[in-house]
Amino acid sequence: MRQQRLLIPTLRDVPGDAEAASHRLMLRAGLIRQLSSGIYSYLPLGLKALQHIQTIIREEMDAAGAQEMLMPALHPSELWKASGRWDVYGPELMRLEDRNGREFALGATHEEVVTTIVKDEIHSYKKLPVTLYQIQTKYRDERRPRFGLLRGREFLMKDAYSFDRTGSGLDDSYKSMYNAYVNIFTRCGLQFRAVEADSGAIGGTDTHEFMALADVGEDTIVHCTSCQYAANIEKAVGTLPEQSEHNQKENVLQHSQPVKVHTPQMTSIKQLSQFLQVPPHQIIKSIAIEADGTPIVVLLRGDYELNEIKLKQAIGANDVPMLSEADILKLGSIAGFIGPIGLKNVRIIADSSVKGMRDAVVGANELDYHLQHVELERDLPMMTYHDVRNVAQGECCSNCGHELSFAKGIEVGHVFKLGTKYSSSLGASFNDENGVSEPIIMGCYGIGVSRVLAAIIEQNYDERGIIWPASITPFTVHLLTVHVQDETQMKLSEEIYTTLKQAGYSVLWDDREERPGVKFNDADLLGFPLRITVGKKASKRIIECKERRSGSQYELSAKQILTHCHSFFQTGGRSSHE
Ligand code: 9G3
Repeated sequence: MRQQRLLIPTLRDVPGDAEAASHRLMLRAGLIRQLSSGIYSYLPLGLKALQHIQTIIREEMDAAGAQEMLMPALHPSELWKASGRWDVYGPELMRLEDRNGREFALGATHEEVVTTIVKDEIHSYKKLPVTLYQIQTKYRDERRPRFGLLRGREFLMKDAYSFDRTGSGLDDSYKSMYNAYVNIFTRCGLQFRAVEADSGAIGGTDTHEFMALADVGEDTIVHCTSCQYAANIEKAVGTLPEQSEHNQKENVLQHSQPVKVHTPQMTSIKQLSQFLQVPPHQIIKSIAIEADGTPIVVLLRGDYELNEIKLKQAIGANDVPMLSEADILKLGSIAGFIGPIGLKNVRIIADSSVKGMRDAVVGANELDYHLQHVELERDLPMMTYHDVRNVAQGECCSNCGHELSFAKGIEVGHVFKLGTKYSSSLGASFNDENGVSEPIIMGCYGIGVSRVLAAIIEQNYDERGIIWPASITPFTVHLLTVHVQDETQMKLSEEIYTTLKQAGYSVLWDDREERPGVKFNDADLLGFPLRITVGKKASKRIIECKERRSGSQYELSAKQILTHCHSFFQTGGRSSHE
């Protein structure tokens, strides 16, 4: 392609609200433009990269035996009412009416649609297992769209759905999708980890998320550098470091009973810790929540954070909002000074970090007062303990004992074992060998295709611009002519352009009437793997090469170019020029 004619509107500066590097770079390099909050157009370069990602996905999904199809984005509300999700999802599910006033949803996901198709079209065990997939636009009215394509309201997803007769069949489908994902993300050049995850509202049992490692990622993953353990912090478990030496010391002064202490306005752990001169891990925070209408007080060691997903699972609640200050008063306590001792007719549970604590500080259930020297075993002997905390730095792998590491990640894939959640609610069943009707067992598997594009850029850029992996770069070679008025330079450029294109390389030829500096800066910003510059040595048929990732620059004679590209790209676009 000749750059003069291409729509590649590069920018020097971007709007201040573009916080993520990939968002800034995709705007500056002319890959995308925002139409509305969380809604983007793909300009030619952005679409080329997006299509390369889709090609990799299709190749791996097809190789895994999945069949591509395409489902509508407009879903009649009846389907979502049949699965019960019309009312489960609030404003995030975009809804509209047609000219006859019938209600529709813009598809946020396609369990309802695909299960209905299978229900209508597959009845015999002979047609199972089957895995269907599509690459389709999804709509989710995110409360806070941000970071460009990383969290949009209209985005491209590859969603696959497997249909099996048995649980072990689902296990096989799940494994083959999992392996296909490993291949896909590897070929896309992503640094990623598969982590154990929480299945959330979608339900089901096993589920893994594929996390692209990036500081801008909204998810925190906990992983062990010595064994394979890796989990989303929502689900991650760790082993507490030995109870702090304080609790172990035999000679901890055993006070006969807790002692009330005046702690005016000391409502935060930090304030309290400084005021009483005790470390946070010796303070117990009491969190009052409302579990499906019932007040519960949760005890947690002061240096830990509550994990709401674990809490919901521990007490079997759907929602665990904080208790209002008024309701805390009704409990006979007061916000900021809640404590487990002396609280009547309210259920109290504790995180395992609290077990065995000695000489602890708790709220006194009285304004501006706390209790010191609490002995858990003595003062709260009936306590029930659960794991309801976020794993914290310093904890060790419950699998192998090695200290756990933490990293931020962008969720680019998510695979679920759904079971019969949708097949039973929507009536998708099959007749087995004996003609007995059984519900079909499902799995579902998503990849955020547009999010993958942004994640790849998050992992592949420097201060001058994008550094494309060769597998998905919009163009493999950037051919620059320094002076387009110079006959010799244009002739040699034309020759190189034709040779490379005939050999199958995608070449962007910068034939613009621009100063050399502009061309070099744009080439670094666009970031294609190999730049070939035709300049003043054209008369000697000498050109200059620059590798975008390694930065190495060297001269070649025109006749060496083709073999050089073969060796350079053969090695996946890494430098072969030592
Ligand atoms: C909705 C809205 C948002 C949603 C969903 C439904 C997330 C929803 C979970 C999934 C599960 C899997 C198939 C591909 C892989 C992921 N956000 N999820 O179901 F109506 Cl508004 O999408 N679906």
